[in-house]
Amino acid sequence: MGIADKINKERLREHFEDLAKIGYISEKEGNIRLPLTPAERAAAELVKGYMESAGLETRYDQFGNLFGLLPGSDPEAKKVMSGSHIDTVINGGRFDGTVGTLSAIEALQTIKENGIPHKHTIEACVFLSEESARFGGGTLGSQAYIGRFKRSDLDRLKDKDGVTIAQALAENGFDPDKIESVKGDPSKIKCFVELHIEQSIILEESGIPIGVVDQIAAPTNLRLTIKGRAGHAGATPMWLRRDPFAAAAEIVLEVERIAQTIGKETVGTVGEVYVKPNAINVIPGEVVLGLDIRDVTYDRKQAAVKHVLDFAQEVAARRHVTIDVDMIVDLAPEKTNKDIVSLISATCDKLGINHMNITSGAYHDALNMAAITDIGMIFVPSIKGISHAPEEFTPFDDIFRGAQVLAEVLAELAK
Ligand code: HGY
Ligand code: MN
Ligand code: MN
Repeated sequence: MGIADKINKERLREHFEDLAKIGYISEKEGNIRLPLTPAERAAAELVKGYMESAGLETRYDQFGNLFGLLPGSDPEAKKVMSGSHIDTVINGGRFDGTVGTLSAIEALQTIKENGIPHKHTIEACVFLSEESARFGGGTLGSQAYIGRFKRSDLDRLKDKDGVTIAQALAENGFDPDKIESVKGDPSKIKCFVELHIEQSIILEESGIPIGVVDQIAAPTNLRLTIKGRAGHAGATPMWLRRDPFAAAAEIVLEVERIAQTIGKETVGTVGEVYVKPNAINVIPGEVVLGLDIRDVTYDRKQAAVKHVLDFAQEVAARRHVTIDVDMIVDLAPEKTNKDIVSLISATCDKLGINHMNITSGAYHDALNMAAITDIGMIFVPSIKGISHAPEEFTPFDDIFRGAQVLAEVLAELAK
């Protein structure tokens, strides 16, 4: 075999276990590494150290994205990129993002240590703020890398305390005014390949260890601010109320209903709610809902979003509340590159590893990278299909197998 049997399994395991300790709260609370917080910055510095031990040339860009470069023999040849993220959701698991990040570094270190010839430069990357948990929108680092943000966007994206990503970047030594410098140059990139946990149950149920992703669903993330009239829970008669939470409840059920009916691959979630003042004997004055609507078909996703927004305004009129819409991200689904799909499949066949083509219901940095280069994704199983929760689990042998496939694929693409 080529490089697969040279991957240093114990080094990968050690890196994985050490990274999992950063931001670890407890078995019940899982991991919390929100972007640009001390825990996530410590994780980035740990990973940067792994890149440097691997002999990679490291750099942060002005959006906090981290890169580790392994120069190829032909400086003019386009670079092969691979990586993922290390930030987590609130009470997340240890595998989401870290598997692809650490496996990419391990692959590059193994290629370098074994003197595997490669014409193309290979670059490991860690994109900042892939999760929407802090700033409401996901895959922000790779969106910045593909040039999707103007400087004003960095004042628009803010966390629940009103801290903008521009402020958070500046507090951590990055310069939001230099957002233009973050843009990658598509003419210099051959492709981007990401290894990731599946985050659903298909691989486990099929008993197949590797998923070859052929399409990636995309989200619309938006926040609805519903304003009514705060009041006394006891003294205010029902006919006098303008209750934004009752309005929100109708909207939440309509998100579920439209996602259940408009299409098999459409999903809709309201996972974020803020109620003000959130007191048991006060009719709320204001409720904020965070919506996440996704599909592998853009037009169907847009139809679902439009339906929910029209429904919300109908509820507002009927209940005499107001609803403001903050459109945070609105991404388009993507297909992966057919040649890379074939290469991943052929690599699995060469290694004697069973594989299947699979759709990604989760989105990833690869979704954005598709706008500027050819992309591929490799999945490893998620036990019981659980992710974004402390119970998220992938056996280390599955991670190792995914790293072997990734390394072989990167070595072939960079040849
Ligand atoms: O939400 C997602 O699909 C990704 O895990 N950020
Ligand atoms: Mn995630
Ligand atoms: Mn992820």
